[in-house]
Amino acid sequence: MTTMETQMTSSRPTLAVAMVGHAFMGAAHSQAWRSAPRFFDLPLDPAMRVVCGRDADRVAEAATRLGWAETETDWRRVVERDDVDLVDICTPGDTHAEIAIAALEAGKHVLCEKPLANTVEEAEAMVAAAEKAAAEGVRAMVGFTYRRVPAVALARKLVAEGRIGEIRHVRAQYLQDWIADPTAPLSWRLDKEKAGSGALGDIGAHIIDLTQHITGDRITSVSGRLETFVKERPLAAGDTAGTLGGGGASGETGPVTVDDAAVFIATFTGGALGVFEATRFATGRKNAIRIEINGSKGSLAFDFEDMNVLELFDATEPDETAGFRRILVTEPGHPYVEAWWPAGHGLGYEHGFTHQVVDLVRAVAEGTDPTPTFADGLQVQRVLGAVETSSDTRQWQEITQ
Ligand code: SOE
Repeated sequence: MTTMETQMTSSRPTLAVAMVGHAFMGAAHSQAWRSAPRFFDLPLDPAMRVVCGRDADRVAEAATRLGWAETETDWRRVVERDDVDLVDICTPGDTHAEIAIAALEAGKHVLCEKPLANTVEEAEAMVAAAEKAAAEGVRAMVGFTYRRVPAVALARKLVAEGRIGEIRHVRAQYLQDWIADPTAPLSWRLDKEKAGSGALGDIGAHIIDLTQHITGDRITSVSGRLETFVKERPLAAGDTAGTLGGGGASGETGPVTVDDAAVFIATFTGGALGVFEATRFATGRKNAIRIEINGSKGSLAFDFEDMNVLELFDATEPDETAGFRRILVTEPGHPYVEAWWPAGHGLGYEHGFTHQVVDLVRAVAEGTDPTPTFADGLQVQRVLGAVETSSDTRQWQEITQ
């Protein structure tokens, strides 16, 4: 059970947080824990109690840089601590299930990075643990942060209000190019044992979640193809940082065991057709998440490289003046925006992580289940698994709901 105590400095109870992993995602999550209580009125005060990493020197340096009070080098110690209420998992996918299940069994709330796990079986075990823990008031959430970009949240709201009518087409791309250079070194993200899959799980998972979130529909079947364009790469000299490029090359090479790119077509519960593309080889595209939804009454379009904008086409307007218009999603009435800057002073990548913490802390305080739940994460995992099977078998795959 949680150990929320009342801090001397605040009338609000403390939510003591432990974070496991402190590389790219750890830095993004730390920023969120630091800034959420400073910009949003939260019912609990997050305390950045302890950060965990295997290397004592590196975790000590990370704690100082990212703002954590203490360090641990074994996640099992973290989970056992009585002065920790919530465990935030920012490690590669191969450790998610073990840490999350142990933390939930120890009565800690859990925030787990995406994709939820490396396999459907692991994700199922995590959902079972989360359901058992929920009965005791312990909460679990998976970190699909892009849901909380204001323009994405607005898109979902407009679809739910019926502004674009019945959804016919879902078009989604997640385009990166950080390994388009064949001499880019291996990193854990290119290792199936650690990462589960490549572009499909790392970034394809986001567009699966986002399109289902925005439309309110679920993917029912898929037909896809995976490809690994560069099968052998230089070994990185000590790439444990989890940064995208890895360290300097050592001269030796090793195999890439995941996909570089994934494409698939899909059907949705509401009858829409979907086209998806996730790649790390889209030269010139750095983090382009492009989503276009066409409905019977209009369309919506979003591109993360212009993340403060949502495009809306209203098909009910007269032809003479109809056209896509750019909504600058920075008005105080737009989702999450009021807490930040005056209109027009846009938000960035890190704000999605802050909004995730805000919604999680509020759910913990209110005793409700934060979304996306582990069950949502499992459903995405099933779609990922179905795309892989489809690529192997060259057959359409149904998704069990
Ligand atoms: C690397 O491809 C990565 O950091 C993903 O792992 C994140 O989920 C995505 O937000 C940005 O790209």
